[in-house]
Amino acid sequence: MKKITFKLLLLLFGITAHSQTTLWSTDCEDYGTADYSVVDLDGDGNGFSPIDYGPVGGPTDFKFFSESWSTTTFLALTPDNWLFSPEVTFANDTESVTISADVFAQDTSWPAEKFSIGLYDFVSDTQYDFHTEVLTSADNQESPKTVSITIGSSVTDFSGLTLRMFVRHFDCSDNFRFIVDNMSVSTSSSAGIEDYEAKAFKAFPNPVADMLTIQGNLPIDQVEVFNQLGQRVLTVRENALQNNQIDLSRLNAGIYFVEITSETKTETLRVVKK
Ligand SMILES: [Ca+2]
Ligand SMILES: [Ca+2]
Repeated sequence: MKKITFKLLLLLFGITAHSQTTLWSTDCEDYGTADYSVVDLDGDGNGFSPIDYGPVGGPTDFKFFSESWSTTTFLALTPDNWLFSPEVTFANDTESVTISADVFAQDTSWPAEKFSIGLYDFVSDTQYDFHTEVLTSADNQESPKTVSITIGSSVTDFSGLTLRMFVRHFDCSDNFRFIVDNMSVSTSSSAGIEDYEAKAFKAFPNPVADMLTIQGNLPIDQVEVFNQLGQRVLTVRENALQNNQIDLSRLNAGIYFVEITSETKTETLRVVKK
């Protein structure tokens, strides 16, 4: 029978299931008070504006619209209109960022509205385009399209940055209205339980090639090493533990969990074997 302690399970859970945080989300009812920013880059005087799509006499349902055909002049427009969210600051341990928005084309006979969603860094004036698309008649008011894009930190690391989500309506003309609602920015971080717990023991070097040294203030009764499947691959008892070192040279490369048992405490450390 494999010995998998509750703590080990917690540790495994902690490194495989990352915490999800919604940094910002809106149903656009806050259009008048939140720190949105709109830019009419093409300079024609038409940009993103709020509009109420709620039922007559019923609750409001504000969304933002941008036109590629003017309802005031009845002429085709060539929009390059930007809608920016309030600022969102990403934690230092951000592993991935997900941005999401519901979009649709107002006129299913003229649906080819082109848009991008992404993040914008106003400090370095850097634009991160996550997704660009041209809408079709399937993306209509009755069935808005939810666009949800996740970028991992291995592609672009947003840790520690303060950015704004943007929606851009551009490179299209003579349709009608592009509509956006229900935007959000969320993140996944790597903070597992191991980060929140004061450790009685340290293990080094990590990554380790052969001899792993365990340092701590408590006398060690036993050290057990488990692989990622929770299988015990090594047990070293107190009398076999010399200079608080264990020999991992025979283990395959990979991630291991070193469970250290002392009289008053059992602690698990994550160690990478080279
Ligand atoms: Ca809304
Ligand atoms: Ca414009």
